[in-house]
Amino acid sequence: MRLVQEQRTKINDQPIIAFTLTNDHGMEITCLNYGCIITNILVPDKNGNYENIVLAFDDFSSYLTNRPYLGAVIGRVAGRIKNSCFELNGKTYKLYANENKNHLHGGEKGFHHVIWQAAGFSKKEEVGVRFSHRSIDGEEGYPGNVNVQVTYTLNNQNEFIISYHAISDQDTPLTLTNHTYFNLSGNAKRDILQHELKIKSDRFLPLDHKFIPTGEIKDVAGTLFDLRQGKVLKEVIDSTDPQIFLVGQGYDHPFILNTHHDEEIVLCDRESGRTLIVETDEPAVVVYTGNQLPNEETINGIPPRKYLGICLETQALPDAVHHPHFPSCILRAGEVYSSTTKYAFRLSHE
Ligand code: G6D
Repeated sequence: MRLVQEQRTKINDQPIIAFTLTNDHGMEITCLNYGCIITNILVPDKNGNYENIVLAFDDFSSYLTNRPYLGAVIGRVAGRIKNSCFELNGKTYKLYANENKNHLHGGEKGFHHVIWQAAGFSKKEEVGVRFSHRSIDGEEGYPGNVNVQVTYTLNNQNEFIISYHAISDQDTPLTLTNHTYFNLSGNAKRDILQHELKIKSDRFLPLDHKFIPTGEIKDVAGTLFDLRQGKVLKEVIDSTDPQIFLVGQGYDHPFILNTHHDEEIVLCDRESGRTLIVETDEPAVVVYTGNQLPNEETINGIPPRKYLGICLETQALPDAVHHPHFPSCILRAGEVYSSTTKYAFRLSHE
């Protein structure tokens, strides 16, 4: 196991550090203390070629805006909150409205724009980085001082584990995720349309025209959201389903997971032979097929384009603060928020 850290640049005199984690098989992960951003995950294809299977900007300065939230931790609340406000304990809170009238992914200065305290660690069978941040009362409009810790761990089973812990001195909404775009072809040499996605999910949330859940919880049976047997993404992208059309010809939807830590989410690319198995204790995964990847800053050496990557954002259901029938995303004062998502990289013949 190896851990290397190097200063990439500075922001207002604060060093921006890149941590590179390598296990004994050569799998490598690079992440930044800025936004806990993942810029590299190198895993082998069926011919033993180690290539990057995540999207990353070529120029660090692109992360200072990062409209696609490439590689970043998302918080305090992943997803959209309608009208950027919510009621809690009889009080109305107004959040920063960073997407028209709505609040998206923690606001203008969400966790993706924080310079996190970071400390690497290395043990015999695992190596990683522990990030921490104190989100102060009123940040982006949220109540309470929240101490957040995000830990990235790489082990010798080619598994990457993200664990989140938080504690607040006031009740506050909180649901964290990671917004990495995966592309198993390697170095983004192809788009994701030939990837196959399988999810153990019987129900999904239809969205309204602002991409916010309507509140309906819909059975996937007979729809393009039935991924229980797996679907090649091109079949989805080419469909005329109104929900697929609504979000720009793809997925941008929450899927409610039937089970946990049971290979509930599997993405594979036949041509490279790479398979990604995602397991989580979160109630849902928002699948986003990169329908709106901006085309200004280059990514992995090429101009970004639609469907260059897919996000698997394990999290609570979006806009849960406005839907009492959704699992709650409220972290009670003094309670510990704890969440883990594991990304296991395999080869299809394994
Ligand atoms: C778009 O609607 C999508 C979001 O789900 C995604 O997280 C963002 O782009 C990067 O707004």
